Amino acid sequence: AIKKKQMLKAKSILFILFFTISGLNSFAQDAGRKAISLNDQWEFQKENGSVEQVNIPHTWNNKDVLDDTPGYYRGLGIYKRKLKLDESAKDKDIFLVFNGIAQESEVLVNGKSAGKHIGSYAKFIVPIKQFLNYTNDVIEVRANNRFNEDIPPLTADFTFFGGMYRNVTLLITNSVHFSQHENGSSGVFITTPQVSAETADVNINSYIENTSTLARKLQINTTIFNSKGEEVASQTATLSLNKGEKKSVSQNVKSIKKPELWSPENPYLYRVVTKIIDSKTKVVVDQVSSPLGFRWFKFDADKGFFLNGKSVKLIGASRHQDYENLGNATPDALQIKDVEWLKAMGGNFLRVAHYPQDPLILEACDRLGILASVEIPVVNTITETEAFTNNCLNMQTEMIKQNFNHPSIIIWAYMNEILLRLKFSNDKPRQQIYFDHVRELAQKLDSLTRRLDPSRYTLLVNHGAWDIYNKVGLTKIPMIVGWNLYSGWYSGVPADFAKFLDRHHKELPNTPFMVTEYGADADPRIRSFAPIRFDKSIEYALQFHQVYLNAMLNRPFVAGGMAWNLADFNSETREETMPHINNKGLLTIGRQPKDTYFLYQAYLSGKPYLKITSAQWKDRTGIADSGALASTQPVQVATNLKSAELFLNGKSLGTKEAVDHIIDWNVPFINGLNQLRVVSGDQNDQADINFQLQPFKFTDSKIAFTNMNVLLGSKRFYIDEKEHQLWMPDQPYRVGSWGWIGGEPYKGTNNRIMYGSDKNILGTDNDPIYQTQQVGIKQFKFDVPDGEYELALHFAELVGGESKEALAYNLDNNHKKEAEEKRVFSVSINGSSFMNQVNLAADFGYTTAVQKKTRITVQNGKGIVIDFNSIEGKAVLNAIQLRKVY
Ligand code: GCB
Repeated sequence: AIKKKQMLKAKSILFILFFTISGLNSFAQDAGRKAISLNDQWEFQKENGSVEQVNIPHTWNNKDVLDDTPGYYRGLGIYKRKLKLDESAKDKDIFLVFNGIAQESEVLVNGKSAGKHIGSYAKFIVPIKQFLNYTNDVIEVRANNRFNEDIPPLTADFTFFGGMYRNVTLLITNSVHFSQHENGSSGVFITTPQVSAETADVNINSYIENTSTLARKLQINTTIFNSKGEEVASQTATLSLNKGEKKSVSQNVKSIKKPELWSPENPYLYRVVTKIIDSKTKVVVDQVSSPLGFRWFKFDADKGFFLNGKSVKLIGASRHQDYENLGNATPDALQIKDVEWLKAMGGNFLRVAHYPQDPLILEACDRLGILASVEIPVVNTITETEAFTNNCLNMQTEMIKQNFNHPSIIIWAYMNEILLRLKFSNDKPRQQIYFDHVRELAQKLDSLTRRLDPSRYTLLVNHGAWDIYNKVGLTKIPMIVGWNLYSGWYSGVPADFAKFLDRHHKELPNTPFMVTEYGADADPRIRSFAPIRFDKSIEYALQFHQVYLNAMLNRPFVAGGMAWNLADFNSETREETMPHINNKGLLTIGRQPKDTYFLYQAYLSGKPYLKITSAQWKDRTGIADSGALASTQPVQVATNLKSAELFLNGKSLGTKEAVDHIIDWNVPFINGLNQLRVVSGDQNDQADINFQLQPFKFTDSKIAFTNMNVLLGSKRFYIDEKEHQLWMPDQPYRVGSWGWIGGEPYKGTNNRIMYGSDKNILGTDNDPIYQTQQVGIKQFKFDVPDGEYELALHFAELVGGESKEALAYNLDNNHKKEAEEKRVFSVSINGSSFMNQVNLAADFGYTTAVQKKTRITVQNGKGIVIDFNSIEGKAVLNAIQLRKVY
């Protein structure tokens, strides 16, 4: 990661553009209300910062989460904007609708406080009429993402981006309108108390308010339209509202015959249009549309999930809302695209984790036929205060009411891995009190949810620590238990996963459950032919997902499984190969599919599927097989077909059978372009792979040596996408070739089995180049012929350093305990001194990328010999590059 750039503090002049709404009178005839986006023309400044022009969605953290400086700005940000309303708005009610501001906000109009809101992930509506002067109105939004112990989330494996990061809308209504005081909801709530393939009933509950000074006689008309726009049913009720009064109206539409059912295969949506009509003039004074889907569902502890009476295995992913370089300020189109990625993968379930997301997401789920759960961000720990409890309850209420009408939602959830960070470990009685508080909060949230919405299931999500969740009683509270399971990643082996599933079924035989998370980090730049846990290779993740999918699909009692995560996401405290990013996505953070995404398509697609997964690895390198003009490397194909035949440059490499939806071939890649084509019946796929062949021996006159980049102490291939450099694993020295002499790979200093180091390497974005090393190296040799060469040595001190705070989410999470190691060594090249008595830590700093480059004239057939002489401790080398100049 690159060092933080100095922020330029330039004061710019407050310069405001006017916004005019014209023709306000015209809309009173149709829907009675107007909603217009207010995303443009904001001025923004951090507290004491300079002013800049911004558009919404906006966050102030999208760049500073990516640098090497720990942490990100968590404090106050101020947005300002002028609002110009014309005369006709004077008899209207005016609201500002904020879809999401992180995390404490206050809205001021002309300097007066008009409303406040707590929590980053919900919509809120602020009435502003009473503060307006209709000539030079100024809106100010003060947003603060500081740590506040009373507001969840307190800690979590994702970045708490600050700012006005979701759309803002100006809403103008008549003085009689659907209530804007129902926790940010539309004020219209729809249920289907009875649904079958034969007939369905619909209940519409509307909250209506009259802010005018006159009593009003009204009609409430609700009409249900099918997807063709044809009227299916209509009903009108009457209502009298005194001045300032608010009332609710309940309408029951009975016996809609043969309703078209909503399902993933056929996400058929009806539309409910509810109108408030003036009884005298028949003018529509307000109108709201809501989606309606007819479906029924149940979870069964033995048989899993049923939709409309049919068994459906719920398979999908969780999603975070951020995007590459944008933080949480993700534009609408990219949000919708995420649900399309999930659908195209074959998924039928979205866990909206760990907080409610943009309203567009659930609209997309309704439209595309993705079932969903939504949850509030109560993650890892709680605060035992009334304020914290109240904020949780309020968030749950907002979530349920705002999203109530989405047919896609079947589950409301409210806690994630709440016993992950065990507080008061050294004080058992105090810990018991804490556990009691956690259980009480869970119970309150569960009861509230069942009361607000008896038509859906409640879910509480645990991590795989079976005993503690059962002991505290958290597996008894929700209707469905969620387990986040990472056997074969954070601990154990992938095969332990199935044992856990069986244990739940045996010990909690009456409680339905889902695997709410499972996954392994996969850095899209890392590949391996010997994949192991923690190497971050795409190949390890692929194996991992195969094992998990098989186990879940073979067990009917597992209602479903959600991969963690749909896409890579920001998590500031993470280090590892891609600092600040969690790499468990099936897509990259810029939404490029990884091989694992193709694996899901192969498992889930209803149509014949055949895909060269390794096509994503378009540029490869490798050493020629002995005596050959080719390098043999595996290629994988994901498929739901029984077998397939692979061709390389038109020549068959044979037909092979799929095992768990993957077929492997050994492909003899030649230097340059390799055209792969896989065929099965009438299906085929192709991929062009560019291969850089490295000579088996430098004396091999048929393969020209140009350059090579080698990772020491590593079995990984690393693709540096920015500089287009291909790095390959090392080898012990071989005569006529190259390699290291002496030493062993860096293994880490704690008790966990590590793959290299997981620490953030300062001064580079190519962290994996520096995270492995050969410790105790004596020599590195290249038996190259005479000529002019460029050599680069790469080092980083991986052991010791300032005692960082133990970062909960890093694999090697006890950096603190590490004993420092004194290391002084010298390096000479072909007998002459190159680096004298270097102490990497003292000379350059811990975990800092050090690159030393030089030119060498190789003569008299001596090749290149690099000697490492230890003076204290053991000499190390992290990576090496050699390029032939001429
Ligand atoms: C979990 C958490 C999730 C993390 C994930 C991980 O169990 O619920 O927030 O991101 O593990 O990748 O460690």
